[in-house]
Amino acid sequence: MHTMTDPEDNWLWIIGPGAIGRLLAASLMAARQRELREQGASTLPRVLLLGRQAMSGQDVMLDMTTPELLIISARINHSTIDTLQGSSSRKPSAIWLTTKAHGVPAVWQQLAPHITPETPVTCWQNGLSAQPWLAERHPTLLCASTTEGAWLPPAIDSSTDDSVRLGVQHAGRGHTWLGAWQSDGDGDPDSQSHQAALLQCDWLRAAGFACESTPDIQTRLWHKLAINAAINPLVARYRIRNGQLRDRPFAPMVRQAVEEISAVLDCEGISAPREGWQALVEQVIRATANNRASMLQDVLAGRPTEVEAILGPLRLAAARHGLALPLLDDLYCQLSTPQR
Ligand code: KPL
Repeated sequence: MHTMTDPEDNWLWIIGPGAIGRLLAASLMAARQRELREQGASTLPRVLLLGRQAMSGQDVMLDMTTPELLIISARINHSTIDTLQGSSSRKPSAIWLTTKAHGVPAVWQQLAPHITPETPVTCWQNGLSAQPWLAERHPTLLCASTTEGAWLPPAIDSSTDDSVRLGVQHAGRGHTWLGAWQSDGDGDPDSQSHQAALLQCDWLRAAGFACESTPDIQTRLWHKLAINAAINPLVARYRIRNGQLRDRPFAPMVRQAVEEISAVLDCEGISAPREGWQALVEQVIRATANNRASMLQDVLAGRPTEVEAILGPLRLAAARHGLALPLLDDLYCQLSTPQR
């Protein structure tokens, strides 16, 4: 175990109370409460969940439904980012940013005055736009890439005068990789970010997640981006479930998207998965056949999508290497204009 010195003063700020933020917060706090009950002490941090919207009271009750349909409830400290002004208590020993990629610059503006350059900040965003943006502003940067599935059940959140209940459905168990953004390639064991990654993996494992640290998180992020880029824009554009991508007329479009993506990744020197890109994407489509992918959910709810974070880095890399992306460019243009 990579322990912290004073667990009582050990706060993890999770910024972004969406599905993944709630899943992480509820799982960690439930594990901390279990350790306190069974061992009288815990090395796990306390969680402060930070959002944009004010909620009555300082605490929220998070009800997490597990993939096995058990309900686990955890009381979590909650605050809004703009009320952090002047607060000296509950200083973070680490921060997890779980907002969508396009939310990161605004959050960072409010967060930066409260932390030091040594505070480890972990980006949980899809795509590859928030991470390089933040790396230019903060030296102790970690990134996580996860295949945990979670969504917000409709209408489960409720509030009375003095309490707020938030729900989250843990839809499927996956795997999480965590690593320092800047790495010398062999995970220099003395680097502060690498030590922080090892510690945070301990937290995640204690909270029940399959997690490993990696010296090469950037390759992991590119791999997840490739899968998202092959599936999300097509299902969002045509408003279909992932499994329909196996049928005509979509199957040839998936093949073309994967060809465009893999050509860019080859030029960028990103290693292909052992089974090859086409087989990996087919496998993910099969495993998530019934899913409405996250980008489709955003389109249906009229929210901004992650199209920029997912297709933007591919388009930039393609331009650098003189590659054409006819299908992905077309999807990018269609999804960048407001959908109705
Ligand atoms: O991660 C996903 C998403 O919905 O964003 C995929 C892999 C496309 C599964 O739905």
